[in-house]
Amino acid sequence: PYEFNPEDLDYRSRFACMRASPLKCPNQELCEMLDVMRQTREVEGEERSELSYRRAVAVIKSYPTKIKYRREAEKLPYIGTKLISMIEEYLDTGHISEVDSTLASPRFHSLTAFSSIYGIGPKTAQYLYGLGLTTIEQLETYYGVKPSEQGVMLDSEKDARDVMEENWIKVALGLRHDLAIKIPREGVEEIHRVIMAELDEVEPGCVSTVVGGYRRGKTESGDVDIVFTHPNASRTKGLCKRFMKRLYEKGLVTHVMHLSGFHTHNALRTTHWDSLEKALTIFVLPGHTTRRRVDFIFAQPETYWTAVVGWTGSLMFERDLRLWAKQRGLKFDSSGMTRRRDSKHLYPQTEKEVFDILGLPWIDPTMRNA
Ligand code: DGT
Ligand code: MG
Repeated sequence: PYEFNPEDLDYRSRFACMRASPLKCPNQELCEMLDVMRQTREVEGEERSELSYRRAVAVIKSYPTKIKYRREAEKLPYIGTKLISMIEEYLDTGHISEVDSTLASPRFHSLTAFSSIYGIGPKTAQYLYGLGLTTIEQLETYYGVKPSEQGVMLDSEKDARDVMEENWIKVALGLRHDLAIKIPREGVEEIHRVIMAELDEVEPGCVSTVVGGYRRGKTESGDVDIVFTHPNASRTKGLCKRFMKRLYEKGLVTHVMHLSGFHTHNALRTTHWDSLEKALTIFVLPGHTTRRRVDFIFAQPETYWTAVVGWTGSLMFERDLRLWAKQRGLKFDSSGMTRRRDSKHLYPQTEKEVFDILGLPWIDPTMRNA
């Protein structure tokens, strides 16, 4: 039930935000194979190469029919000679030898396993592998983790950073069994309901949208991402922190990994994508035992819809949205949209208006899986 005009979109566009990208596509198997290549570049920390594969996979994801011939792929953007030969091998044999050898590589498996722990990036993963560690169990011994390890509530940026760097890996290892369990859609909805009921007691009248993969139609999610605001801007002031305190006291939030927006200097930190108030937490429903990752994002009412668009994803969609905006003399990020020429802030009143201002055709969230 959405005004989706496929005529306006173009699967040959260089911008993911101009293409319709379904969750499952006609070339799904090929995409999954090529994504192994992207993943190995990711865990090796080869960012440029990773991005090339990410772009290529995203382009193929938008292709409307099953690819049968090499020349079809040749017409697509971001598909260079290396990719063409991989696609050709796939069309001929159903396999890609470089993908097979990656999947057979012990190093790839160890680095992938290490990187699945929140807080472990490519550098740390490679360092640990270099020490001779190969399994998560060995990491637990190395970090001295007991399964029930609990973290601490953090309320200052300094503390948050310390935990990210020194203790967070330990916390994440302790929770790894829970965090590996995907959350079905009903689970996401239940968490959302409980959170809204709690928020209503702290600050009545808030509104929210569940964003991330859930909004893009994924049947199960790795975490829950929610954007909040209050129609009255003054009510949003300090709300994130007040709400976290409440959830922590009630035992619904057990860890807050990363709080930002509480101090003005945070806006300058380049590691943040934006300057919204947000809390990345470990959350547990009353009466449940499985701990979940829940991200809370608090926006001002004027920037609510840019935050919703900015947090719906996918990553590739978001990246190209920013590039697209830049080309049109605009600056887009989840914390707002501005005109570059005079830094004028733009405040879209609906999600559709975000697209209108950017000069983009409307794309339903379920078609943003680039
Ligand atoms: P999941 O949770 O693994 O099932 O999949 P997603 O797509 O929900 O991924 P997630 O939860 O990591 O991120 C949700 C979306 O929000 C993602 O598509 C890109 C965006 N995003 C992630 N981190 C940040 C951030 O720090 N700032 C902003 N503005 N957006 C972010
Ligand atoms: Mg998510």
